Amino acid sequence: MKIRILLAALLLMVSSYVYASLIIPIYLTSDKGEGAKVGYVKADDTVYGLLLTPNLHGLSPGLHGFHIHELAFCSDHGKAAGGHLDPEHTNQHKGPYEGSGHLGDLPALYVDEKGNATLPVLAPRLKLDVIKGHSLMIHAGGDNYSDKPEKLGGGGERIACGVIPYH
Ligand SMILES: [Cu+2]
Repeated sequence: MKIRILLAALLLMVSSYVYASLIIPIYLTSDKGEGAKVGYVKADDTVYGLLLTPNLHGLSPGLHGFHIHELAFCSDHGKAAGGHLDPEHTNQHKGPYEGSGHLGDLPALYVDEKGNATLPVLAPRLKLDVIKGHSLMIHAGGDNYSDKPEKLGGGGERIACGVIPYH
């Protein structure tokens, strides 16, 4: 009997570990540290890849480039975050659906006419364990998942950012 309870407790621990979510707080970028908090993005592993569910406000309406950046810093208008997460050094921005570019390229983020973002995006090549200790970036412009005509999808300025915690 005791062993059964122990096993059940162990199973619960393992499953809560497997299905753990990460909450990533997001702040507007600024010249020094971080600007105003604009909400958070919840990250979950699914059988189809990493699901990012935004709960954001105070952003400009439309599509925004959305990426995992290399470094766990958001200061200096987001520049401290470095480039797109690219562990295989492909140096190519190809978006989330091709296997041969930046690993950190996500589907573009949709912000509604009130400045809120709630529509989840799915990144099939990513997992929670891969994004921990990096940063999540929102750009001013959209993303055409290409380096042409502009580098890095043409998103330009880094308007909001969050350091991705380990747990
Ligand atoms: Cu970016």
